Amino acid sequence: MPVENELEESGGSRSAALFEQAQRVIPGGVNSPVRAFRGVGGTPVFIRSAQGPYLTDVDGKRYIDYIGSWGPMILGHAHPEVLRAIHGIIDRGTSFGAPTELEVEIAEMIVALVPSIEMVRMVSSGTEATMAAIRVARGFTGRKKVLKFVGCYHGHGDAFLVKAGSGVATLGLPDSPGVPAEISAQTITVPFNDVEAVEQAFKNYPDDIACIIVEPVVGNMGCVPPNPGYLQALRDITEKNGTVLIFDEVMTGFRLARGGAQELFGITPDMTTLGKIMGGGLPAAAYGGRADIMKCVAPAGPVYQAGTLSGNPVAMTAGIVTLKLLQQPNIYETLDRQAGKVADGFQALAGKFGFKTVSNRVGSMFTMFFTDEPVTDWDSASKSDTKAFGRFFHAMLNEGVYLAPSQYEAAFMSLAHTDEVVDSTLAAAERAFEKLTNQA
Ligand code: HOZ
Repeated sequence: MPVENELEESGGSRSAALFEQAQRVIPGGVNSPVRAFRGVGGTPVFIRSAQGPYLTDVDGKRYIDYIGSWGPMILGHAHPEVLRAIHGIIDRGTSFGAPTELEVEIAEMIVALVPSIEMVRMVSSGTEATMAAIRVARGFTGRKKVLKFVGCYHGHGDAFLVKAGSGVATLGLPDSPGVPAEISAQTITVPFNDVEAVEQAFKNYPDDIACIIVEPVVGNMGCVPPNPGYLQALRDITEKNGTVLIFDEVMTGFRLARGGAQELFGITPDMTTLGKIMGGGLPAAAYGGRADIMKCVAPAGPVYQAGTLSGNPVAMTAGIVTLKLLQQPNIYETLDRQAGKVADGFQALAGKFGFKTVSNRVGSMFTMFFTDEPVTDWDSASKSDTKAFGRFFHAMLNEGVYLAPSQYEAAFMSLAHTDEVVDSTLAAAERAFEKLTNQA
């Protein structure tokens, strides 16, 4: 049915009409679960366009965006230099299924920027990168088990849908039907930030753990930083046990520093997965690491992984320009300062209006949890008052600020969020908290 015919039935909003229409042909009306607003109630806004720090929905309402397409848009939306480069390349063709110069250029950039990466393979999504990384780790070690952390999310590969964060946590699905128990049984889960639990797992499964995969700063239970010394402890334990340490830097890569969380914390994993920023808003991701491990990947070695659109020239171009622009001075200082203003501002306003909240932030990633105890792992994150978060989310949306529609996601700052945009965000938050207080 044409959208126009549905406008009246759905209260006159074009977004609501599109959502009705979408639910008939797309499961849940969305192509990725968190977008459906189940974590906050209500129905999603459908976006027509984006520019700088702003999104505009199909009803013409403009929002200050703190999702940034879930991380990639660190330069802001529709950055003119990224668009110019895309326009420049696209006339040469959109996919060749054959090697290009661009793939070599971006691979060399990644190897130069990310401390642990000596060789890198391009794929098209973060999920592909993590699935491939654990396969390579298993092939390299000849072991079966994967250790992940409760509340961490590494995409939707079978091995990872065990006590996962992000949409899985938002929807309250502890595990996923469709993943055979035999596969889940190969995934060990322990709480994040708990060194003893990791040591115990190695006692329980000596010589059987192929890899530890970790978000070095978790984004998928909301933003949860590692305790001091925690990443080093993971490095020491994995080294001692001949286990591959994989940093899933799909979110943190090129965001927390040019070389990601591994540069920020000075820890060198064996393998790293990347995505989001490195595609400049187009579908590109990668996995890489020590040359001896990466040489296991076909055709250099026997571990198979392939992809029709891997190294896509348009995506590589957007990624190359984005990574080049991130080499300018003061980028990470600016992101840190602006994110600090918003995160601290939210926390101060929550306190002023009597809300109990905890703000976690690392650089340009942050989350305000509606709880009064420190959030250090999934157990503490899950004690948040998600109903209160949902009310705050909608009050902010109403005020023209678009936060992630779940307590268990991080907010992302971009370079397009100027002082003026940050001030408008805080003014909106003040009005939102005031309204919530008056309603209570
Ligand atoms: N799992 C993603 C956030 N952690 C959501 C991706 C999306 O909905 O686009």
